[in-house]
Amino acid sequence: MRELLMVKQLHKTLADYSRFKRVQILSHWGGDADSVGSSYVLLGLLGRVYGAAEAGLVIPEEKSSHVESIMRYLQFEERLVPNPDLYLLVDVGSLNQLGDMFQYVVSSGRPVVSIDHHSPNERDGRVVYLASPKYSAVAEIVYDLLDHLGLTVSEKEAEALFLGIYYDTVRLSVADREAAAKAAALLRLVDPSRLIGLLEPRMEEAERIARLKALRRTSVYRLGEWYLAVSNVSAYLSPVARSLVNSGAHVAVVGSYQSGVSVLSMRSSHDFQKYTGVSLGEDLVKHLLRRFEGNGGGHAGAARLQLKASLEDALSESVRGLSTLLGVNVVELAD
Ligand SMILES: [Mn+2]
Repeated sequence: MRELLMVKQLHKTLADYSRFKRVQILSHWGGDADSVGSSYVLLGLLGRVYGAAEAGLVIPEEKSSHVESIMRYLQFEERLVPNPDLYLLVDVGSLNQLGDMFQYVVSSGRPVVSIDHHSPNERDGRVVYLASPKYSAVAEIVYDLLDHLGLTVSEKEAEALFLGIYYDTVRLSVADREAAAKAAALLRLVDPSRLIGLLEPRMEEAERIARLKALRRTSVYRLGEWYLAVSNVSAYLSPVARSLVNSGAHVAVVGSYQSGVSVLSMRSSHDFQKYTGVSLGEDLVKHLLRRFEGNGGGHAGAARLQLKASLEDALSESVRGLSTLLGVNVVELAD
């Protein structure tokens, strides 16, 4: 048990706020093994232990593909709870990561509780934070909550929590002894040969085609020593941006135009973040939001935003913005 006080507070908060109530759990956009695994166990607890009238999980924006396969495996689906009495944010590092759900949550006037293992960089007065960066994953916090309640973990719950810890510790490579001990305890109920493959699901054909077509449409720019890849797709923005970085781009910006709004997904490589200090979620998003109406956010290596602009303008302003932030000229690479 890392933080008994916080775990007790979490128990008390859930007990106080959710009895006979409708609870909407929200993950950060796209979700991941940690947010979804933790939510799976919390949904069970809300019903069995805390007496919630109704509870469901919503993942804002596009679900990442490993999230789909984990949810299919655990046999649960997203559920929008109508008119919820409580919002429970799971693994949501900053409110921007709620994407298009942000407005619903903050304008609802309902209590908002955030369970997280990132320390919130800007605390919002409307949110009750139960967060500690001492934990490697929310799944570890939920593990401690079960332990505190003296509950035995079912096989499915063990699988869900193991996946969360395993994923957020980058396959245990950054886990400390305590996280490892929890993973080991959970492993007694887990068959890794069935479970771990869920983190790398087979790519769906539509995603494969989106990625390959995006490669064909990609423009490449050199900004000093850094390479920027820009492309557009109609769906799968985040996986396409990730695949461009995996292909060698230091930064990828992928856009899509949807009913009057340009949506951008951006990713950058570790060396870019480390050596330039440029944060996509902070610096580039701010630059773009000064030029266009819209909203968005993210962190150093990943960001997403919606802009009231044509896709052409949004993409070219992203290129200009990076050039300004890096203080170097842009050169487009010819075919
Ligand atoms: Mn997490």
